[in-house]
Order: sequence, then C-alpha cells, then structure tokens
Amino acid sequence: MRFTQAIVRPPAANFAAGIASAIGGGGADVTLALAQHARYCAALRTCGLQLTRLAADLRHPDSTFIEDTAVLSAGAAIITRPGAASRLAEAAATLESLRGFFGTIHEIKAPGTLDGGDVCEIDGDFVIGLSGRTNEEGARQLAALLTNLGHKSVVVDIRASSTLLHLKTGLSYLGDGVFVASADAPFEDALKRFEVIRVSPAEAYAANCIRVNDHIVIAAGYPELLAILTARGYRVLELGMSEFRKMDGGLSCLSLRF
Ligand code: CIR
Repeated sequence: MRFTQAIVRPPAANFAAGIASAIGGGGADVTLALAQHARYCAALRTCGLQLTRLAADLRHPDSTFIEDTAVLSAGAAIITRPGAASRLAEAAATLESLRGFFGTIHEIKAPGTLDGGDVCEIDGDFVIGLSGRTNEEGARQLAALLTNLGHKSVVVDIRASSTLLHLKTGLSYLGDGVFVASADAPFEDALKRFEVIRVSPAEAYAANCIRVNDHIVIAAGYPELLAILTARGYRVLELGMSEFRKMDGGLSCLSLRF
C-alpha cells in the first residue's frame, strides 16, 4: 500500500511525565526526544509523505504516540478509545485532523477500549491484539466495523506477555507477505501463512519498525535486523529512538500513515 499522508504530534514539554512501564523504564529527555521526532518527520518526508503536524499537548504527555488514537484503512477512519485513562481525551484532536481526509469516521464506544498500537494491517486484513489497553469489547467493536467495511480480522490475545505493551510492540508487517516479530511473541497462529523474520531477544525493541512506501524505517542500534533487511535488498532508514523507547513507544506509534 502506498502512503501519501501522515499525521504527527511532537512531544510536549512534559513528555517525560507520560506512562512508562518497567519495559521502557521512563526518564526521557524531552530535548533529545524533540530532536529525534524532527528526524522522524524528515524520514517520513524522504519516504514521500506529506505531514500534518498537530500542536503539542501539555494535557496529554503521551499524545506524541498518535497511532493509538485511530485505525485507518483505505477510505475509512476509526477513532479509538484509548485504554489508559490519562489518554482517553487524546483522540478528539485526531478526529478533527482526520475530517479533512476521510468522509466517514467511525468511533469505538464505551465500554470498549482500543489502542491503535494493537492493530496491524496486512494488505487489507487486520490482526487485533487483546492487551492491557484493548479489551474484548473494543476488539469486538473494531472487528464488526472492519467487517462492515469489507475487511477480515483475527484477534490475538497478548495479555499474558510481560514484554508486549501492544501487539505492534512485537510485530510489524513489511508487505509482500513478510513480518518482523520478536522471538517470544505469541502470534504463531495468526502468522501461519506468512514469512516471519524473528528478531533476537537482544533486539526485541527493533521488532517495531515501519514500511513506508519504498523504505523500511527501523530503530538505530540493532545491527542484526539491519543486516537481515539490507541483505534482503530493502532500503533501510535508521532513526534514533532512545527517548521514545524509554516511554514504551516505537516507530509505528509516532504517526498515523495513510
Ligand atoms: C503509553 O503507555 O501509552 C505510552 N507511554 C506509550 C504508547 C506507545 N504506543 C504504541 O506502542 N502504539
């Protein structure tokens, strides 16, 4: 799928006050995060995308992770209902920004909760993760909306995993039937028909990467995955992600691409 647009939201000055689990550890440096975010935006432009930049939001320190606020598919947008109470109101700004691009916008409704980071598109089909953020009702509502829009979906339960905040923490679709997945990720059944590049436990964070048109964007500092992708002929861009990693976020979380 070729993308032309992305919506991004820079980290606010209180970015380090966002939610951070033992996985990321917290303690982000906002000045460095802003520099990394600027390079992320430049990389998306290199991949051919036009960017819509929302204003940083001090009320929501996690709002730079804008992927969690919507699920986008060809012609349709679904506004989520983020599963962390402190993030519930983030989706309102995303809704406004999407109005100019999507004629019909659906919404996940209470008591459903769903984070976009739990949704992985595979050429028009979807994998939906049940996680600490996405509950069964949220997954059910999304699956029903997707069915009405003509998309198939499958639900995968990752709630027993201690290393995955979201489905896409450990899973990325590169297109052409190829996934990148972390070694311990419980996705075998959903991925049976596909080729899976397993990243080693030492490089688990690198499993969150993004295919953007002719490039794969990966986090810098993961030489094994870089070597595998380069040997396969992918054009790879590497980006410093240290500060987003500390707050449990990855490359996919920082934009909505369509
Ligand atoms: C959170 O806990 O919600 C943020 N600190 C990190 C969200 C990362 N988003 C994602 O993986 N899609």
